[in-house]
Amino acid sequence: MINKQIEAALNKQISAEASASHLYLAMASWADSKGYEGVSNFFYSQSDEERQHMLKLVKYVNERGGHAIVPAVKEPLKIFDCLTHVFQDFLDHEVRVTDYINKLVHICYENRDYTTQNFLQWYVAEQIEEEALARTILDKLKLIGDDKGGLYLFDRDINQLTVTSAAAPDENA
Ligand code: OFO
Repeated sequence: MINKQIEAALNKQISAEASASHLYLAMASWADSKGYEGVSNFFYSQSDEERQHMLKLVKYVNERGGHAIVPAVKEPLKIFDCLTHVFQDFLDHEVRVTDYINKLVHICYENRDYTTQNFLQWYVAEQIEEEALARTILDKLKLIGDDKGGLYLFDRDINQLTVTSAAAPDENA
């Protein structure tokens, strides 16, 4: 049975994953409305991934005898001024989530809940990947700057990346 402090911390993380899913959906929708098909597909898929992260936590809390709470989600930003800012926000958000996960792991350690600590290792590894991905994309965008042709190719490449990873076996399941 999960202890109350850990149950509360996991519920907080459920809420963080729901907010991430919402924010990425807002980014996808903004990019879609601006004609960036690749970027919008990328964020639609990131949004789905975050929802899967949330679900995994919901199921885990309930399996361990706790009660996972479905959170209210604050309205995310609607307007983004450019792609570089979108990806900077994406990176900043992932860095924050990494920090939350590390704090959660620490709470488990303090409470000697090694089962949950072990469960969270999947999230630790996932965060390394997501931060690295966000940094790589952001570096590319900084090189491109305002060059319209460069942005066109960027959008095409990121679409390819999304299609290829969607075709790969799902490691999030
Ligand atoms: Fe990338 O945030 Fe979920 O864990």
